Amino acid sequence: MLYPQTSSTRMVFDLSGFWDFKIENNSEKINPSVKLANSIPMAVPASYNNQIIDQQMRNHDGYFWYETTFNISALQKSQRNVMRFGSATHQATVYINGKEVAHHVGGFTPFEFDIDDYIQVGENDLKVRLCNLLSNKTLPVGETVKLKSGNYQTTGNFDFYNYAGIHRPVKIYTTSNQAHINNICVKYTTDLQTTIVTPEIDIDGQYQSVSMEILDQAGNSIQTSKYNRHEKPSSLTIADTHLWNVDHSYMYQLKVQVYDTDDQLIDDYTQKFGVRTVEIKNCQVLINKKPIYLKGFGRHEDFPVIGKGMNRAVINRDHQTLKWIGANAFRTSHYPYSEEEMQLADEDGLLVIDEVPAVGLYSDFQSAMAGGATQVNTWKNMETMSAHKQVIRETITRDQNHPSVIMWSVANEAATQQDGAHEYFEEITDYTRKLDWQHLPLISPKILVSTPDVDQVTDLFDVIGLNRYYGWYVDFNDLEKAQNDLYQELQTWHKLYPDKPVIFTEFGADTIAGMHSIYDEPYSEEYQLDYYKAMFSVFDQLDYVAGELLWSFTDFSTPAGLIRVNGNHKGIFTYDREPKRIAFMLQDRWKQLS
Ligand code: BDP
Repeated sequence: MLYPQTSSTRMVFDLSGFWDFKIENNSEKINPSVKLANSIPMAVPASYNNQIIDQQMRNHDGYFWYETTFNISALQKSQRNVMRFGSATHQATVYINGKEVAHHVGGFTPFEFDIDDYIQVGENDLKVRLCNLLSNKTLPVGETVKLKSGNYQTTGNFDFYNYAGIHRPVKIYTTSNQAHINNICVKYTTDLQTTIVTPEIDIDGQYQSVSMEILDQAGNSIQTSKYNRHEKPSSLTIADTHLWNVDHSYMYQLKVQVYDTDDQLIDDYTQKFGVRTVEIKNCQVLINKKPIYLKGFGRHEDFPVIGKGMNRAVINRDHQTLKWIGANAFRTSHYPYSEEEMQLADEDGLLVIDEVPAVGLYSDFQSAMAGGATQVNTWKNMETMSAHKQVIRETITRDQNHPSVIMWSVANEAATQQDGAHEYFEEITDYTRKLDWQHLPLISPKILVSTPDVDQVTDLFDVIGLNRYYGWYVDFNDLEKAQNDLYQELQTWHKLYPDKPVIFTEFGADTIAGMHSIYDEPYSEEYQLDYYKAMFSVFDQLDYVAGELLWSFTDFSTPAGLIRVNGNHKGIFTYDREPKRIAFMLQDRWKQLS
């Protein structure tokens, strides 16, 4: 699936704006052919939750509707029209002029569909029925119960607020009716000097030939090649490759044009790509054959009022902040971020561990966290395999042309110490490796109870990703013991897997901005500082530690909880992106650490 883009053959219309919104209560049957009654305005794209003042509506679990109208000109109607959602969380059924057109499950990946049979010249009605309910079949995982009142109650098996709504832009784009490019995958091989590009171009419809042209970053042509339908496309060569890297985020373009018999242009699309290699060798992550130490954060798409809504200003400010502090990487915890964010990561030279929304693969999680034994075996209880493969497929298809993506994270904190985990993840890692032509390294951040003595899946992964909280959830307020325990655990991992690098995908301590303590009290900015100093002093002794991604970049929203006072406070920055004390120490450290 291509990102919508205008060209000499394509038009794009963005439907962002104020739509109408209505919660569906259980006694009501909403007719998609009738205008929503008693609706309220709702900005798209954005989460709906924090745009609403009424608390019950804000926290509604169940179904809700969006409606807008759009106009189609006669000129536009003469083309093929496709509607595309950047994402709709977590499930959406789309109606145009009262008729159901599409249904998509999964809240963090795009979906699109042809709308020509449903639209008319002039005004059209668009309605979307969304649902934020989660279960042991969905990703993320959650639990839904139906209350006596008939209302639903959904609890996410994860530590972030279950924002919902139309989070990313909704667009209509046009192509010719005759033929169109469905997808471009820019495959290549490189010896870091000469790059051979062998694009895979998926075209539907009647056409005669296809031309491909590689352009450099400034738009100068490097090579052109043409092939006829039924012929195999020839490869293109970049002789003196400008490699993509963190300090040199060089982007090429592949211009693809589709022609008719009389050399009439039918479709025209330009796909950006970068050239770089990624390998894991001798406990190191190599980009273009050189080791790189990952410095950065786990994050969330979460900002005041807009929640998980895509907002370019926020993305840009976040990337500027990452650069200010000297970070070179982030993980898209715990779901794929917007396409707009990925595009900017390419331009900004940020390395991305691209995580699918497989979070919460842990049954009876609360008992485990309370220190008790779990009553349910996760792998007998989860029915997520099909959703899991779908999100992997959709994420790889969407993100495979981004040079910033250097690793796929196929799950966060799954119950990898429970029987059945190996079988489950063998199927998942095999599936991912088959789909990914780049063979990017695979990682799956481990929950703190998945220690080397009990973990069952590490052999399936290229990198050991650790979410570790020594000094917080374990060895609380005892940083000396935290250091020792961490060191012991790391050495055990290394003995078992001497060639695999360790990347810290999470470590942190809740910290209330502005809380200070001469006694180094937990939750104070001083404790956070000392906590990180303690962790770093362990990492710095061990050369198989290949990266530190702190938890987390900023404070973020969660459901209310005993240890969640207005959200999770492990941010290095506050929710509105102001630095805590630790930020300055980190800036010093990362400026020196290569
Ligand atoms: C880990 C999760 C992350 C949480 C974090 C925490 O991966 O989503 O926010 O711990 O507790 O379990 O702060």
